[in-house]
Amino acid sequence: MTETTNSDHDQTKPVLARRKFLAGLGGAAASTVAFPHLVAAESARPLTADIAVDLDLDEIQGNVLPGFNNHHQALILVGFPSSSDGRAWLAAVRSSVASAREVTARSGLSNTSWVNIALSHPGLIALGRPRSELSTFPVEFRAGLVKRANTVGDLGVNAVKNWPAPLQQVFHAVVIVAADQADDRQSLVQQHQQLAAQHGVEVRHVEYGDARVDEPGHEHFGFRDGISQPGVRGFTVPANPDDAEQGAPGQDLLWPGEFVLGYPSQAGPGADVEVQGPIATSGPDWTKNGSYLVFRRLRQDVAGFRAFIRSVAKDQGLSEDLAGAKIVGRYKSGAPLALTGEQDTDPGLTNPALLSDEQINDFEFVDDGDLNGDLVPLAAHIRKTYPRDHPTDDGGEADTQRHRVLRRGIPFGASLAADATPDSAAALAEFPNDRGLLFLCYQTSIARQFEHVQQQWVNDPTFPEPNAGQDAIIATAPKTGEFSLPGGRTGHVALMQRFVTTTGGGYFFQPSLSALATLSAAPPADVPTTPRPPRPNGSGRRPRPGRPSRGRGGNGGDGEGTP
Ligand code: N7H
Repeated sequence: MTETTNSDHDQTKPVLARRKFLAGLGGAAASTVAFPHLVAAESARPLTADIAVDLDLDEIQGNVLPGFNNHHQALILVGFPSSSDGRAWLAAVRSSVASAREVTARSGLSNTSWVNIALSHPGLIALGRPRSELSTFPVEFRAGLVKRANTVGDLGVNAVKNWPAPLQQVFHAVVIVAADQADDRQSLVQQHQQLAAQHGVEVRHVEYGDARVDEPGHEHFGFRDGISQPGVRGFTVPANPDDAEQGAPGQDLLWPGEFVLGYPSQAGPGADVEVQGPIATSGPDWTKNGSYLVFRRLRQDVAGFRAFIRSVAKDQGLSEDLAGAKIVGRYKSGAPLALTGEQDTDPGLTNPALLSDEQINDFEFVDDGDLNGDLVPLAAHIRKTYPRDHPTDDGGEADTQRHRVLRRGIPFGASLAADATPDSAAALAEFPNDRGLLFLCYQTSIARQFEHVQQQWVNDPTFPEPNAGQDAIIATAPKTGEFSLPGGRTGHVALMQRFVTTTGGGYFFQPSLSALATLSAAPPADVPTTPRPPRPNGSGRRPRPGRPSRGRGGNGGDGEGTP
């Protein structure tokens, strides 16, 4: 990262000097409040010279590995009217981008603020990258979230035509800003709005994410979030005295190529979790040290969810605390049902040890005697999204580990008061007064990781077993479903309604710091495709009856987004 020596906010040379800006915000006093929603076990710990993987933390952007641990964030979604504007903007903005090393070094300090940038495939097109390079990206990234609606189940109410109008636009890049203080976040947003304007780049939409004031670290349904994250070899400190292959107890260490390109990944089908697999690559050479970002704006119907939990509790003869734990797999405090057993009252409230790093994630399902989901239902949210040691069609636990993501979400919107009436709740459920989760996650393959979890696991009522049912929290399709509840009075819960709706999002690529420099420079000339020699009959491939022939250079229906 180059650091500018321009005076702050020099209008003629609009380069954001992040360190200078931070200095202006005050020092780095010890923090008392971290944002538990985002705290991965690795983010709170210093670096280690661990396990033969040398991660280039000066190159990797900060939100990927340590994650931004700030209560106030914003996603500034921009569009490039021309490739030269886009490149000039990127050249100006890239010096404000925080690396993984900087974010890690200041982990646990207060008054931090950070900036990261990611680009969509239409954004790379708009920057003028050559077609020969653009076509090397995987199909799902080229298509983008909107065109993958069938794959992830964004149909019906979740369909793009029902998203709020500002979210229906094409976004070329997202600037992620994060700060401990709301005022500092606001200053950063304003600076970036000005910087964009100075380069003719359009700010098409800004999404604000904030820790809940009444319950920081908890999402809007009331559950503590951001607890279980995969460990990353070479980054997460092994901290389980009984297992050197884990970060915190229960947190298996995975090869970093699952989350950052250019490093060894998991070995794949049938191999043990520790076995080193191939170097993760995707797209052009400059993607090394980069990561794919999935963003989903997920609206939450809090009043509906509360009523649902009440009715499940009543119908199944459970307390509301236990009914919620059956649906999620953890009580609201974060205490894992697998460890605590069935309790009428959230045991995390009276036994804080359950919430310690040593215990909160240290469980399996099958090994702990719950193959059938009698304790933690097979469709409980944390079991659907990470079945741990439950054998699945994907294989054993090591194969399940090839479908993990690093979650970096943050709530948006105000909390719904506990005593909200149905009418007042309905009035507060529409954009822009709605509430939910800005779900963000990083991975090296959107298809194998986020999409696989959403479609093959969450949405499929037969995963991990034929009778499991759907995830009651985030299943998108089909519209109705069932949730199996062994041990309840009726054994199942009808899911007649969804409580989480997709209201926006996109697929992005978050390049390394040096790749941001590459992308801000003039692109290389396109590599001409070698013309095919004419076929003996001179006519080339004959179109099949009823099918239009594809034009040369067409995108083959892979849905390259329209810039
Ligand atoms: Fe989920 N919730 O409140 O119920 N999530 N999630 N999620 N989620 C988790 O361990 C929630 C969403 C995962 O390793 C917890 O951090 C809500 C999407 C995964 O044991 C809670 C929304 C996807 C895990 C919630 C939402 C996932 C996980 C427990 C949307 C991916 C870790 C706390 C509004 C497709 C599982 C924790 C593990 C945990 C909730 C979205 C995935 C409380 C409300 C879209 C992998």
